[in-house]
Amino acid sequence: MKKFTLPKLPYDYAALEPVISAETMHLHHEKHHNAYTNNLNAALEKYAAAEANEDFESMIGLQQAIRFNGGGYLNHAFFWETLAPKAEGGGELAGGELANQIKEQFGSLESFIEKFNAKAAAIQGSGWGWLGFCPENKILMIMTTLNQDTLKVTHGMIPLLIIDVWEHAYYLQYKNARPDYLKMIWQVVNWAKVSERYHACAPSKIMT
Ligand code: MN3
Repeated sequence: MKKFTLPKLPYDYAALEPVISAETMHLHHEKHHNAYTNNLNAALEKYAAAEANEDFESMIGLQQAIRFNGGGYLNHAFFWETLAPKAEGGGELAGGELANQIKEQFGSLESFIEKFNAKAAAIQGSGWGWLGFCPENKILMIMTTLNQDTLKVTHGMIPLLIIDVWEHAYYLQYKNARPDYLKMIWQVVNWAKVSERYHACAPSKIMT
């Protein structure tokens, strides 16, 4: 059976400083993300054993662990790829289809960020803020999910950008001030990667 392994960070642990400290990155990647990975593998192994034994009730019982740890595994991998050091273009959204679409729907990048941060700050407990592409309406949408739920499973959208608002993502530096962390995080958003994801599903591409 496939064993999931902890994906490597696409940059150094200290590369997102001062926005995200090396200490936070080490803990977040080597402890938190690693734990989701190990727990996912353990749950999948138990699930395979239960399936082999045709133990249907045990299979049902393992679904929450698979959802939680599997979501934690996927969301964090997607989060690391959503960020980039400032020196490598983090925080810069060049013109293009995504920039135009954000402007059209939200007025400006600043206004988009303001709306995103308000929604993400308001998540009760732990969760994630997302920019998603809605395949039905062909529009961008600011969404949230709780715990380790994924955008695709929860809302049926294509994820473009993800921000972790679990306390472990910011507490060492920003303490309880989630809005302060959210204000800073945009300095290290990898807009080139987000644009690439958008282009893969953008309306113009779909229609041609
Ligand atoms: Mn996290």
